[in-house]
Amino acid sequence: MLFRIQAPLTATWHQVNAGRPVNKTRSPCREGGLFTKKSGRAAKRTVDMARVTILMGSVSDEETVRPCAQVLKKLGIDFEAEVSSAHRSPERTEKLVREAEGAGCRVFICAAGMAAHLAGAVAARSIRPVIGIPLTASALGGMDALLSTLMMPSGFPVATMSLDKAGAGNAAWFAAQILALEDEELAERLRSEREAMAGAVEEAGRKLHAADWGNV
Ligand code: AIR
Repeated sequence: MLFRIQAPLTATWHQVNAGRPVNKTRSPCREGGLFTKKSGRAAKRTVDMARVTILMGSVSDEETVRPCAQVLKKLGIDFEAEVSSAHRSPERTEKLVREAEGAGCRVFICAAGMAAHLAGAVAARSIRPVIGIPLTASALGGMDALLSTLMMPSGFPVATMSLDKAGAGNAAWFAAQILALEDEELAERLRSEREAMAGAVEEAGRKLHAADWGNV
């Protein structure tokens, strides 16, 4: 049976299947709350080919990480999202990594603020690529999370994005580029998205000229 989730992200962004066969039962959200789909049907919705797993350190990160889900969804990439903390729930983090790998995850995306060790903790437990999103969540303005995510010891890289929403979006684009190495259809989608972005810049330039901007 195929599930193509088309409901708004608010209800379903924890788990999106872009049309692959579903043959294994997994709870859509192990912690309940924010990412739990309300309907009974959705509660049984299962995915075992989520190629991307998004982990965030706290439910308070959800809003900032949302662009990541939006870009993945736009590109038709299956993903799962979970909340887990490297510090508050280290065993859960380890379990989620194991389960995600078993379910076909190719790339991990980890978002956290403050002493942001989530991406590093995942990198310590997996040889799959780990992309880190440092978040602004303290009086240090994100520098704490940026350095904690970025400065990994040799052998355990975390591909660290920029801070907050910009980094969240780019984490998805970067994950897509990794997956596109072995997925020509996705590679083609990425090329056409880039063409669209270039077109939008051209259009913006045309509008600027049409408004005679600068002639003041
Ligand atoms: N965090 C949670 N466990 C370890 C870390 N580093 C991060 C979360 C969040 C921040 O701490 O990723 O950005 C504050 O979390 P909370 O739950 O106190 O709001």
